Amino acid sequence: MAKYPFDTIEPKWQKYWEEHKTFKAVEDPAFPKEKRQYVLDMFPYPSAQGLHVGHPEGYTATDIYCRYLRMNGFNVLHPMGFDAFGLPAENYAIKTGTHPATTTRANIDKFRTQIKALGFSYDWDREVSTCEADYYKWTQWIFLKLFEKGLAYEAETPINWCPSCKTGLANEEVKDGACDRCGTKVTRKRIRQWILKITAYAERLLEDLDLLDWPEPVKLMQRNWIGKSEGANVIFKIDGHDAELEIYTTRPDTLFGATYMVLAPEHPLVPKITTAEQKAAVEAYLDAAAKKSDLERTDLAKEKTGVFSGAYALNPVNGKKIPIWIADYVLISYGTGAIMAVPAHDERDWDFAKAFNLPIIQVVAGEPPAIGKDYSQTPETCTTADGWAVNSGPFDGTPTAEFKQKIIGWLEEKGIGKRAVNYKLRDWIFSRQRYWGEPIPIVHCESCGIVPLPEDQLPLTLPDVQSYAPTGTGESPLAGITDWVNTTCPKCGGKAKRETNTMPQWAGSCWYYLRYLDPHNDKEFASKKAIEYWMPVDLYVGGTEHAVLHLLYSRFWHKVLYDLGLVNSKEPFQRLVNQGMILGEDGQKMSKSRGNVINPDDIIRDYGADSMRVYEMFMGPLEVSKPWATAGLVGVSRFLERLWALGEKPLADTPEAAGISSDQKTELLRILHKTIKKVTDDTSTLNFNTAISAMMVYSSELAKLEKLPRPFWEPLVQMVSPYAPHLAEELWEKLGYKESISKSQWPQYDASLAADNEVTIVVQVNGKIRDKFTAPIGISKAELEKTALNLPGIQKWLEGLTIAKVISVPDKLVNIVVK
Ligand code: ANZ
Ligand code: ZN
Repeated sequence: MAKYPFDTIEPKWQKYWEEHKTFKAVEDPAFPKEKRQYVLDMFPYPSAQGLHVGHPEGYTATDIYCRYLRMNGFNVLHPMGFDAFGLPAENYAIKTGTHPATTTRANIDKFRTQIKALGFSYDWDREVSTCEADYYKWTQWIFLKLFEKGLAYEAETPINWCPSCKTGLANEEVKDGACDRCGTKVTRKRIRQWILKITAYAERLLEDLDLLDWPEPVKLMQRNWIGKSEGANVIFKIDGHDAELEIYTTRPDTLFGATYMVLAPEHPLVPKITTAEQKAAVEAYLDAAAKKSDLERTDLAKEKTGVFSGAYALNPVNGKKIPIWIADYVLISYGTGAIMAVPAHDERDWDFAKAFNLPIIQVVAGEPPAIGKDYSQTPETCTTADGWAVNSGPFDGTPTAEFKQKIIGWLEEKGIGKRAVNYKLRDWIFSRQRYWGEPIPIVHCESCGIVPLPEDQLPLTLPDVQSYAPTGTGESPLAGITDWVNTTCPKCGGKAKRETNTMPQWAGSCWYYLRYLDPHNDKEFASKKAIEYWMPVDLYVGGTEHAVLHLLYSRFWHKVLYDLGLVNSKEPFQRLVNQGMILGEDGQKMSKSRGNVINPDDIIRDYGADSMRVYEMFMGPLEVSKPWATAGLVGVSRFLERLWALGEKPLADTPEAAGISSDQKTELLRILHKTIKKVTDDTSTLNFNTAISAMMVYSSELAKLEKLPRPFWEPLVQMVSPYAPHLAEELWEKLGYKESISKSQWPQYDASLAADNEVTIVVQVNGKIRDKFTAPIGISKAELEKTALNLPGIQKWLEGLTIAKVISVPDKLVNIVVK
């Protein structure tokens, strides 16, 4: 048998597809809306390491699906590009002086070559790269739209700061208190920032999750990240001051149990109400708190710290005087930055009250309070569960939920409180003090203040710099390029300075799926026609690591564009599928330090791209994580060799000409149609591993034949083609076809032939399953019962007993009742 020559076949067909533009997507109006599919991969960051085995997994899945769709009469848009701004190229520039653009373009070339070597059916004419000026011109343009809508603003705020990357970070980029990129502990730094008002979209980002066909865990992560909380704002008077203190609580039903108040250290009332005696202690405390991150401050495990302000508030429900404390477990950035503390029913307050010896009053009981029962003792533990009110004056006995509504009504009536909703979601810190990102198209004018660049000055291109190293002062390396920084005001023509911060890496990926629609358009980011034709994305495949970053940010931008009438769908990505992780042979995450990294280039060289593709899909269900197994790869490559060998067999036009008996033909037809049905169903639902198994089984049937009848062979080659496209093209050509197999029509099955003609019948004795047998569908009741009663596995259960009756369900079960 001649060796399966993947090393010549694969480049041959890649060249063919490229030259013939086989996979070019055209907005052909002949395809109705339901026959158009936009299938998107998460585009890669072109790292210096090149492609890893995780990339081809998702890319192969979408590629198979796209090829399948095309053969089923769909017009498919399937593009690829590069998420090309980012820190690694900049860090490399700092080390070596090589311009990040040079490094990035070289990496992109490498990635493109590697991706092409896998034979994916992308329309390469639509490739985009976020770091090229003709792309980021539109990222800047969208920024200007956000600015016009009041959704981009400048503020000086304390932000997460990575001392190693020397840049500010968004909340989403901080994991367990450390920089998501380098692992350094994040600190706080107050700097001037550009911020995007994603919070204005919190409710819609939450609600519209219901419209999406996404994995539930990703939706849940987004819901938790948005963190909607419902309760009330309540106003407390401050004793002896003409000032009010407004707090936010989710438990207004516990008002009678508030034994002290807490202000965040940054709360504006702090300096106003602090008494002379407490001033020194308070100031020392504020200094210490300023150095901590939010995470450190709210860590439940940390010991609670705080200081008394010397002032008192008056509880609006009973007029009681309660002390006002300052403590850093209350954050200025949430709610009103102040709370009423109810230690009996809030863990944080409980710990604090214990630490500072503050009173604790129970106001919720686990049972409806009996008349005369005493709840005046200090409780032994903190209980956060709902229950019935106690020690709450006229409200005693009211269940928590009802009490909340009643008290909010009462507060609203008196004008000292109102229903309130809060979100955990914070505005998006959008500027980075780094070089390798999109310049923010803003100038600062001495007389006009902040002035956006007019559209006709876009793109505002990145200037060349001498040194890429961040200054660490909170200013970007761009600040040193005086000829670039100094400019004139577009409004008044006076002296102005350019904004020197750049956008975060997420900016370019917020809208790349729109640029693919019309990548060469220099008038608009994409034409209305193209958007109308393809959007929204029908299927988006990528890893789970983007659950709250990219996938939240791009939903936000998309909604802004939707409100501007620039896109036609509320959501960008209708269906999302997360691929599982490919682990090392040892079941561990692949990493250089573990030495368990599989390099796709080696696999392609030794086994071919088709083996790599089919193997990754055969490893298991797409969504689950699975370990690499070289033995499995070898098995898959044998399967492809067997297909190659089938292609070398003599062909016959009909089963008769192949010398196949009519019984054998009937049997083969049945297997063929079952296989087509299975592969069709499984490919269309992304269950690729089971589709591959079915093709393997069918191919071994064909291997038994001397001569291959075309009607049994050609459909297999077609079914294989989305999976192992190079091999299939070659076999198709050998079959005499002149056009790419991707232009052929997917094989159809005859439902009656594909239907199972045998069923498994379960046999029970007194309702317990004791045996099984297979029978032809539609077997008569009498036959069914006779077979069941004669099974050796059943007879032993009947020994010495009398059969009372036999109940049978056709094509399913026989139950023998014995006494
Ligand atoms: C009194 C109370 C009693 C509370 C009780 C809870 C239980 P979520 O669900 O996270 O929204 N809180 C309000 N603002 C805060 C801030 N800026 N920093 C820290 N904590 C703050 O939680 C809202 C609850 O967290 C609020 O309800 C408040 O404590 C606290 F039995 O008020 B509660
Ligand atoms: Zn001006």
